[in-house]
Amino acid sequence: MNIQEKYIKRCIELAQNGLGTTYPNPMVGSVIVYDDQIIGEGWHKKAGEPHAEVNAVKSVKDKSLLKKATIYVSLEPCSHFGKTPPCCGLIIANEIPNVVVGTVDPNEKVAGKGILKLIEAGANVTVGVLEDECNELNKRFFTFHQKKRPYIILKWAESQDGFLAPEKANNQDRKPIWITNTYSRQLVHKWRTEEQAILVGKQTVIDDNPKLNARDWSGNNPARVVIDRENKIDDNSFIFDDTVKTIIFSNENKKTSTANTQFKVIDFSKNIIPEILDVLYKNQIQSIIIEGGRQTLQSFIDENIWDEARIFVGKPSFGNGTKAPIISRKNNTKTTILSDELIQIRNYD
Ligand code: AOF
Ligand code: ZN
Repeated sequence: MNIQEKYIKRCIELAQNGLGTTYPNPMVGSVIVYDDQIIGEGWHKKAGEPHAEVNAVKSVKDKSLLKKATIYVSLEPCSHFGKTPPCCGLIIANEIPNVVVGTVDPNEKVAGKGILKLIEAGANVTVGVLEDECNELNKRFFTFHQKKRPYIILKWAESQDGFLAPEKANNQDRKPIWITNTYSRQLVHKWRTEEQAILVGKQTVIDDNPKLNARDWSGNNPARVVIDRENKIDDNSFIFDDTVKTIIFSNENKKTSTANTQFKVIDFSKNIIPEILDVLYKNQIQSIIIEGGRQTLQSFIDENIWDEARIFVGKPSFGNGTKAPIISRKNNTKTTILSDELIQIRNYD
């Protein structure tokens, strides 16, 4: 690890303090270094509040050192007036001569303009230090701005022998059969607080009547997104309780929208995935977790429109039943074992 990597690593660490509170902004960290000593640090805490660089500059006691210092930032300093003034203006005004940037800001309002302004002002700028790590830190924000769609997480639990559920005949009274341990079940609620929306198909709602909220972990409830082509879902289902923003996609407008529940008609004769994602993008939804069922999950896999899969493989075996989705290994994927029953697959296509 060289000196620049060492300080960008610290920026990433600082940025992570903003986990869960910066949306729709990215997590960003910044350190200011003089003579191989950290003289200031900061991170972006909340949208509308100061950016990382502002907090870092503010924390420097002897401001005269800024003229000889290097400022490290995990994301390109911004160049625009948003909710706050541009950070490259702050760096220029304080005459900080050296700037080291982890990665370029994908937001069209910035996208290289911050770096250009700094260079034009005579700063010595280095770009792309620990770039992959800095991109991964804000994977949702990057996917949203670059691909113009939310970051997509697929989640399911399968039995030891690859089934989502046992055959109905073996499970007449439809009692839920838990595949995962109780901690994993609770973890899923934490994941729900980390994404802006949760998406399921109609069969999951009909079979399980889920609440799709994060009741076992404190935090924000995601918006609910449901695909129900022919309006088959019962009006008394929990998803219609109007307690959180809910979007239902169908082919015919049979129901009236209420305060939080919106019905959206889309064309089911075409591939619906791009249209759904476009609606979510326009609703500023930067990430979704897809929790079933099989057909819905498999359709995103077959289109190769997904970014991450989190798969629980539990202890029970079912022998037969609904087969779990299948991810083709020919994709550009990386698999990580996260625990004795959790696998994560990242899709870099
Ligand atoms: C930075 N440092 O710490 C962050 C940046 O509305 P604003 O003024 O808060 O601007 C938000 C945009 O600024 C956001 O979409 C992203 O492009 C950039 N975020 N930039 O220089 C920071 N959080
Ligand atoms: Zn900024």
